[in-house]
Amino acid sequence: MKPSVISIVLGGGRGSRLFPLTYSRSKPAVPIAGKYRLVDIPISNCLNSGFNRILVLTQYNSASLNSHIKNSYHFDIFSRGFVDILAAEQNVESDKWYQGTADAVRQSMKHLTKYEYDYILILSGDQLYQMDFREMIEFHCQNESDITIATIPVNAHDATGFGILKSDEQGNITSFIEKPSADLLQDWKSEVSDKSKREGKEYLASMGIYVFSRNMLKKMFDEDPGDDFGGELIPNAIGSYKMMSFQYDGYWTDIGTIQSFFDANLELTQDLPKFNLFSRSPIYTRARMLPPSKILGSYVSKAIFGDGCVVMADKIENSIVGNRSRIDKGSTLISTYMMGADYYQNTEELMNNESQGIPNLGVGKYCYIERAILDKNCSVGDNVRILGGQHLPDGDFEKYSIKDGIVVVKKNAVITSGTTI
Ligand code: ADQ
Ligand code: ADP
Repeated sequence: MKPSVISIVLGGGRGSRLFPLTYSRSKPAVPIAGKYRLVDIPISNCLNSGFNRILVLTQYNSASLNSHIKNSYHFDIFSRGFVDILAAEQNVESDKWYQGTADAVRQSMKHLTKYEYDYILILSGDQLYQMDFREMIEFHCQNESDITIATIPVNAHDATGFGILKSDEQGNITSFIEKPSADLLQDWKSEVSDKSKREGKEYLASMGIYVFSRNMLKKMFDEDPGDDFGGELIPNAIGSYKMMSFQYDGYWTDIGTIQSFFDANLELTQDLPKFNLFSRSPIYTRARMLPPSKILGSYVSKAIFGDGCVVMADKIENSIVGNRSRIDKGSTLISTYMMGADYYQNTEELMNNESQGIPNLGVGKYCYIERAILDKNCSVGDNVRILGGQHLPDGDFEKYSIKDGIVVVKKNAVITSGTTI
C-alpha cells in the first residue's frame, strides 16, 4: 500500500543571508534559474515522488509567494492534492513568530489534524537537488525507523556549516552534533565510500531532510520543548528513538547565501550541470504564456534564457537571463544572473521615460556587467559598468549591495546612465 505522507517545506525565517533578495519577498519566492522560484524545487521533488499534499511554512506571507503558489499548483478535486502556505500567525496560545524549524512545525501541527497521514516529510526551502523521496520513505518503513535523516558526505570545510552525524553499519545514527567547530572535527569522521574518501568528503552531513513517523513526532514535541531540529530535538533524541541515516549520493547543494545562490545558478549554464533541468522529472512552476525569447545578433555562450526576452546585446556569457529581460545593443553580460521583469513597459511608458531621461526596464546600451545579480524590474541606463570581484568590499547601498564580491542590484532599482560600480 502507498505510504500516506504529508510534506512540509520550511520556507524560512528572515532569510537575512540572502538579503537584499529577501528584502521585499519571502525566501521561497526568490527567483532561480531565470524562470522558477526556490520553492518550486522541494515542491517538484514531492510531486515527482507522488506526494501531493504539501504545506509551505513561512514567516512572511508575501503577496509574491501567495500569487506564485496560487497560480502554479492546481490539482483536480479527485487527487486530494494541495500546496498551501502556512504563515506564522498570532493566536490565543502564542503571539510569537516561529522560533525555529521545530517550533514552525510544532505550531503547524494543529492544521494537520484534519488529514489522514502516517509520515511527515520535512524539507528545507533553500536547497537545489532532485531526489525521489519514495526511496527514503521506503527505507524508513523497512527499517521501522522513528526518524530518518537524509545524509550526504561533505569535506571538512563544509562540515562546520551542517549537522554532522555518525552511524553504525546498519545506518542507525549513534551521535549528532549541529555545526561543529573546526577543532572538534577530527572526532566526527565516518566510514564513507572510496569515491567520497578520494574527494576528501569524510563527514556525514544532515541534509535537513527528515521523515518522522506521525506518532513519534508528536511524542517528541510532547517531550522536548526545543525550537530547532538540528540544534535541539535531533541531538536530544539520540538513544531514545530509532533514528536512521539515509545516505544520498546525488547532487545536492544548500543555497542559503548570496555566494552559494549565485554559484548554484551560474553552474546551470555549464555544459553538463550537476543539476539537470532537462530531466524527465520536471521542475514545475507557473505557466506564463510568454512569447519565445528573441536574440538579435548577440554572441552567446553558456547562457540560459527565460521566456519573453528581447536581447540585442553584443555578448552574453556564463549568464542567466530571466523572463521578460530586455538587453539593448552593445552591452555585455558575463557571469551574471539577470532575473528579468514582471511586466513589459508600454509605448506610453517608454515615451515618458525618454522625455524624462529615465532608463527603460532592463539593461540599456553599451553596458558592461560582470559578476552581478540584477534583481527583478531593474532599469539600468546606458554606458553603465558593473564589475564585481574580490576587490570590492562588502557593503549595502541604496540601489545595490555587495556580498563576497558579487554586486546585487536591488529589485526595482534604477541605475542612471554612466554609473560605475
Ligand atoms: P540550517 O540550514 O542552518 O541547518 P536552519 O537555518 O534552521 O538550518 O534552516 C533549515 C530550513 O528551515 C531552511 O529552509 C530555513 O529557511 C527554514 N527555517 C529556518 N527557520 C525557520 C522558521 N522559523 N520558520 C520556517 N522556516 C524556517 C539545517 C540543519 C542542519 C543541516 C542543514 C542542511 O539544522 O543539521 O545540516 O539544515 O542544510
Ligand atoms: P514571474 O514571471 O517572475 O513569476 P509572475 O509571472 O508571477 O512573475 O508575475 C508577473 C506579473 O506581475 C505580471 O503578470 C503582472 O501582472 C504583474 N506585475 C507586477 N508588477 C507590475 C507592474 N508594475 N505593471 C504591470 N504588471 C505588473
